[in-house]
Amino acid sequence: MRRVLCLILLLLLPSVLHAESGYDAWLRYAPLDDVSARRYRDAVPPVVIVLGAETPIQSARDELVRGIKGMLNRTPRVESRVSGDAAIVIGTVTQIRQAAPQLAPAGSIETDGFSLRTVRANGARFVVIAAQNDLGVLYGTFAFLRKIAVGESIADLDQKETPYSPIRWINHWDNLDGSIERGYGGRSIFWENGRARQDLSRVTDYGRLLASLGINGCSINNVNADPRVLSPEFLPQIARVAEALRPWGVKVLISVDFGSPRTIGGLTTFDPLDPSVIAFWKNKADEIYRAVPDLGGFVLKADSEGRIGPSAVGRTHADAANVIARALKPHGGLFFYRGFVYDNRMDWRNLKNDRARAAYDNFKDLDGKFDDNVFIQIKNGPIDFQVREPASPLFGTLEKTNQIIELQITQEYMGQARHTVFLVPMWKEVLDFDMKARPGVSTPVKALVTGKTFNRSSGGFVGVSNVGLEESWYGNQLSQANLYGFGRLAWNPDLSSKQIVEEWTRLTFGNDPKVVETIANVQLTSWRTYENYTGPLGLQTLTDIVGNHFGVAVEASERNGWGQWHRADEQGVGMDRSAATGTGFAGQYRPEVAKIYETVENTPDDLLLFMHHVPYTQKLKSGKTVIQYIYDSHYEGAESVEKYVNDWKSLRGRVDDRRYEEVLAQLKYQAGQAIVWRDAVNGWFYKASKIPDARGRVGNYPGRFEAEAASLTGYRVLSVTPFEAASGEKAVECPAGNTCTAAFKFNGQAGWYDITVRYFDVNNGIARYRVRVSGQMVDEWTGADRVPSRRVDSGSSARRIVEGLALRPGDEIQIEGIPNEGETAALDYIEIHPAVN
Ligand code: GCV
Repeated sequence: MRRVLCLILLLLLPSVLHAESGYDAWLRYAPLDDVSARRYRDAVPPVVIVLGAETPIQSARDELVRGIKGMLNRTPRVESRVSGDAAIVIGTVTQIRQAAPQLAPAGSIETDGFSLRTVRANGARFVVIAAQNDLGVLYGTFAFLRKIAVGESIADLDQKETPYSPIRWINHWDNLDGSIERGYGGRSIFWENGRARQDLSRVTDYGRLLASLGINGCSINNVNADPRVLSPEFLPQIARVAEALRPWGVKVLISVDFGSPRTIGGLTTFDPLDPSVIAFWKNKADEIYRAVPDLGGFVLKADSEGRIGPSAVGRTHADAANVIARALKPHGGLFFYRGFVYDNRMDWRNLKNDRARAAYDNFKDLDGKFDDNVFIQIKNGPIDFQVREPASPLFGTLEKTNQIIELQITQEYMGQARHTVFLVPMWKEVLDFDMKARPGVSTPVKALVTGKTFNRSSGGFVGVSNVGLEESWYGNQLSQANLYGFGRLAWNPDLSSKQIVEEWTRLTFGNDPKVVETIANVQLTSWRTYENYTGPLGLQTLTDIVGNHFGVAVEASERNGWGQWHRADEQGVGMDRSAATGTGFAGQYRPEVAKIYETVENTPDDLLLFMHHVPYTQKLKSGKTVIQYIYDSHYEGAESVEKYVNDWKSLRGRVDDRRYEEVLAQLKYQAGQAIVWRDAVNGWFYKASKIPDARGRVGNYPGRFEAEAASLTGYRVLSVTPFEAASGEKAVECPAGNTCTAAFKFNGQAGWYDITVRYFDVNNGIARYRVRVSGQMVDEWTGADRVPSRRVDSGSSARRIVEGLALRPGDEIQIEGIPNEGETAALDYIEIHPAVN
């Protein structure tokens, strides 16, 4: 009987899980199962007593009611005075001391921190959420609700939390026209057509997500700043966004353009030491603070990627930063000067040139010359958010200057919204890396950037988020974990990746142990997996760096001024950054760290090719040669993603249908792309090194039939650029206005087979495809996926698997393509393999 009941329950399960869009992210407050709900209903007092009238405290109140209602189906009574009855009491320590001293926590709580305690007084049980300030009350409330959602006990609370750093901010690269630079989840939630969106409710909902993590600031326009942001007409637009975020205690910041005194102010110069420019910045700051009194401050990208900066007028970064910072100072504003300063027109032929050196070279001698409300905002690595980089040496260099770390949540070089790559393990490696900046003490990056090592008064974390209008915010349900992880690390970088991802999974997908284990495992291994099939050993991402930063293009990094070089050629690979024979980058670290990176022997394998140029036959610490490692890791990476697809399938019925299908489609796509990467990178290195794969896989693809070798009607053969983006370096495409076919003869044994069709799905047309086996149509589809490429290249390479076909020797497999607009129904190959399922 029990078994029958279980079976009925299992059958019912999928229908009970209602479809979710991902909009509520980790704040779903989904109903708990009956047993848990009963347990918490007993533990959660029925009354919420709110002691403060400040906006964030009112938000905390609403959140408590919403969370308890959602998870426990109970609506607590809200009151403002403490009576003798059991209650949840929320307020600042001062407010609690006044209203009910017996409930006030002993000792002090730090700014934005909170305490959660169970207090028994006069026979009643109180849950007391107390904080030093209103934001802390809000953060404590979210922490309390999180405990219920993940199934932690709230019976005897006695916990105090202090944020690791005061600055826990987000940057957005949103343009005022509503587009987003490196945004993969739709258009801007802030801007449209040069103004703040009419409906800013999305912004308020985003503020709620941010506040739930303790994030307290958000810059709302691109660092490639439109000068108009400072124009008097635009200020009301900023004020509207600030108003939308204010309920959640998230301050607004804006990115400014250094040339504004000229473009907006009508001056003849933007020289920061010119009295008229000093006056411009002062008046501007005063004007903005009149419109937005709680503005967090400004962010500036100068002297970088074409942005104008102080070098144009012979001034230093310190001159530039201090003038603007002094204008902000009377208002309590902070100024974030980006350390991402480099020359993108470097001579690639000079082997001593090195973009990685730029941040240190630009800022080292200015240490101590910046005002105390200036922060140098430093990207985690010295290049640009690559799949693996060492920690920027600048972190260990600045002693007398405030700094913050910039991490990228939007997955620019990390597969964008199409690949699942959980970045917390990567961030943690950098944050925990000891820069050996002071003798005898541990000086991990997290301590340096928060000012702890050199006793700076402030510091912290900024994450480039770039959410968009798509319901899932990022265009990929699993990518939300990166925003969650960023926020949790900014609050407490000592949390482990596992803790963070398990917590996120429970909140986002529920507490089913199989769901938690499966998703956590995919997420925790996904960075290494992505690195394996893109650029291992410190090669960097090997993507198209002069294009969309998405698909593979091994040589795109070379022979241009951008400096993302990996120096791979026929003889060897990697960039010599040693002090002895290379660019000297390794010598920018403190001696103990420099010693590690200076020699091939000491450098960890993961960064070998970032630091050194070696022959392909160089042995790694594992004993494997570099070339064999490149081959093997690409196969491993592609296999891992295939496994993710199967792992995810085991969650069918345990995750709501909508998100299940969305993630399944995303992972299948990623698995297909991982194969493109595998074959392209391996093919490229095989061609360059001429060293065969010891396991015979590279260049040898059983079951694969190239389209260019098929019997073609209408289709024309095309040499693909870069060559590695297509199998056999060629594809076929169909001229507009035609219907074309590629026919393949099957000569294997009779049986059940899967046919994989590798085609190119560009984003400026929707071509149609049909597959026929000996005249019988077995599949048809359109190439309508949202991909970031308009060209026949690795970014548009897509696959369709037609499963379970009965094939006989002599069968003709015919692929028919009908182009549409810019999409030429291009084909790369088909593969025929015995059916898997
Ligand atoms: C906003 C990289 C990105 C740019 C970005 C820049 C930066 O180069 O590709 O889109 O510009 O970093 O961080 O300023």
